Amino acid sequence: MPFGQVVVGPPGSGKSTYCAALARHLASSGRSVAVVNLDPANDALVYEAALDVSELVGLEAVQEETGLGPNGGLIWAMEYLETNIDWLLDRLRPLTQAGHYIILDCPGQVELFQLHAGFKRILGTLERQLSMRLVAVQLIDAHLCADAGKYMAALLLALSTMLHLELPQVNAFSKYDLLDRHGDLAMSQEFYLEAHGLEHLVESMSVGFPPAFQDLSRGLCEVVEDFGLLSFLPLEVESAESMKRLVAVADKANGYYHIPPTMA
Ligand SMILES: Nc1nc2c(ncn2[C@@H]2O[C@H](COP(=O)(O)OP(=O)(O)OP(=O)(O)O)[C@@H](O)[C@H]2O)c(=O)[nH]1
Ligand SMILES: [Mg+2]
Repeated sequence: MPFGQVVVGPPGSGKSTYCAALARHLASSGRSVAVVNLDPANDALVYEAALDVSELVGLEAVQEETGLGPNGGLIWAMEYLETNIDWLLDRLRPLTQAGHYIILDCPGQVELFQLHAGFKRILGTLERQLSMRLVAVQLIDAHLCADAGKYMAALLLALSTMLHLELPQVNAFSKYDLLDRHGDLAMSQEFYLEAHGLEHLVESMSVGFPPAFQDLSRGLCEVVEDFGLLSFLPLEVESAESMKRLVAVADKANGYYHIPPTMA
């Protein structure tokens, strides 16, 4: 049974860098991997792609032909990929049959993994047609922890991705090594990683707003706490320890197992 990660997150959150680091990390522990670029705007790949969607559809050409901007063009490209899903299936199948662990590097447009039904259907087709067991790895830049309002936005982003994609999901604060650059945090690092006791943020989230906003902030905190499944791992791609921890959690989330060829 083929396993893999769908790497999602806002623009610049570190997805492609993580995919490259993950491929190196897994290869060094003996797991054979295939990185798939699903981002039609990714023209300077930082890893060796086993499969590159821009061979089917590239963002620049789409924009030229349709007159759309980068966001509209990306949505168009994803819809084109869905229409031509056999192109993807035909190229992915041999990679899964060869036993590779599949890493899908996705575009950064958040509407794709929060609203867009087509992207979700593409992932569903991979699960059904190739029996893939996928886990979504959502990366969010750690610097959002330095501001209560931005931190709440990060929580809501992670939550809505979980609800939309309906995949097992691991959330990580990326570029954690750069967190100190953003000054002292108001709460402990564990607080931000565990996302518990959020009522402590209500006051700082509401500074400068009319009192009614305090109720809104409290309500948002309750929504996240009531959901109860949200927590984050700290991610530094250069730290083997950090990568190992994320891989262990992701493997647990999609039930990864490997049968050595001698026992198969
Ligand atoms: N210090 C540090 N920098 C990182 C880390 N991960 C990514 N970066 C940097 O963050 C920047 C953006 O990384 P990308 O991997 O291009 O981000 P992305 O999410 O793929 O970006 P888009 O595809 O444009 O959405 C690059 O300069 C990376 O070197 C990290 O763990 N630590
Ligand atoms: Mg990228």
